[in-house]
Amino acid sequence: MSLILRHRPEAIGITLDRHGWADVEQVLKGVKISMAELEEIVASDEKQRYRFSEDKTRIRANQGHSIPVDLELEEREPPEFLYHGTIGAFLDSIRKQGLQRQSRQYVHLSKDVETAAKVGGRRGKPVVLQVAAGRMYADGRPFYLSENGVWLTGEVPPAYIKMPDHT
Ligand code: HQG
Repeated sequence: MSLILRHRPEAIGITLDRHGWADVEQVLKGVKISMAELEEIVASDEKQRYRFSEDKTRIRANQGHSIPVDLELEEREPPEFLYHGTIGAFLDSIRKQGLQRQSRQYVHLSKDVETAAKVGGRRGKPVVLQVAAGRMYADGRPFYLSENGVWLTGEVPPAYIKMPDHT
């Protein structure tokens, strides 16, 4: 579902509209599942990655896209600090370039250390970076909060990143 709704809808021969919505009928046909099964996927996803439109004729991912979509997210003032989970191997590069969006539309930040550690842990031993989100915001850098509680922003320059002490 993540592949289809965030990265490669063409894998099942469908397209997303400019706000990231896919037609539910087309998704059901393309993935060969029933509406009940799709509803179960949406309801049970542990990060609430997907949502239906109110009439349930459309579905989209709440964040994480690599294809350009306009989720019509409203700017939000972030807390003073947010966290980014990564791994040691990326630190030299992050120190020089800051956090980059890489293949996604935004840099993803977590509201607490535990969540960030899980994100970093997908790749190896997690390293959690503290991001001075409040200062970034005060400096005019916009932040958005996805419907499933992930903070999104553009690049994070090195000046706003606190590396863990022992690195
Ligand atoms: C790293 C998952 C070198 C960055 C998660 C990360 C999240 C750099 C990787 C969401 C760098 C990008 C996003 C730089 C950033 N040099 N490495 N300058 N800047 N990186 O997957 O944040 O399960 O695109 O640290 O839980 O890991 O998909 O981003 O390791 O919420 O819903 O480049 O994806 O959610 O990786 O994860 P990603 P992410 P879902």
